[in-house]
Amino acid sequence: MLNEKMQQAFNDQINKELYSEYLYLAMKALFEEMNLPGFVNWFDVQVQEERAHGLGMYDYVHERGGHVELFAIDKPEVKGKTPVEIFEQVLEHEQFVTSRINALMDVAEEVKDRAALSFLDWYLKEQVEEESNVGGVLANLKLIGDDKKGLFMLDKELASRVFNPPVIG
Ligand code: OFO
Repeated sequence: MLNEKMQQAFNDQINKELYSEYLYLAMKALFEEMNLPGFVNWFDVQVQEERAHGLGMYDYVHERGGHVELFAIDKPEVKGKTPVEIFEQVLEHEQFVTSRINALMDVAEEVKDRAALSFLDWYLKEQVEEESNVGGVLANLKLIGDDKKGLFMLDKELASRVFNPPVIG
């Protein structure tokens, strides 16, 4: 059985993961408008990953005999317009999510829920990967600057990203 505080923390994080899905869907739309299909594909994979992250926790709460409560998802605010600005926000957002996973682990430690800690370990590793992946694209974009050919090449590269349904936990 899940501790009440732990359950609340999971339900809050399910909302954050679904918000991430929504935010990346909004960003994907902007890249559609920029006619950059490789970036569109990159965000499409990101959208699917965030949904999987949210559903992973949704399933886990049930597995532990808890209660899932879904909250309203905020309107996504994409702050920038250029690929660099958008990826700066993605990195900022992933760093925020990492801090939330850490906070979730703090709760698990506080209520001595070692099973939840071990489950959350997967999410922590995933965040390291996400930050590194996003940071890599951002570094490339900064290197490219205003070079349209460079952007075209990067777009081709991002077209090859595929969604592999994660095995969570
Ligand atoms: Fe769910 O990892 Fe990104 O936000």
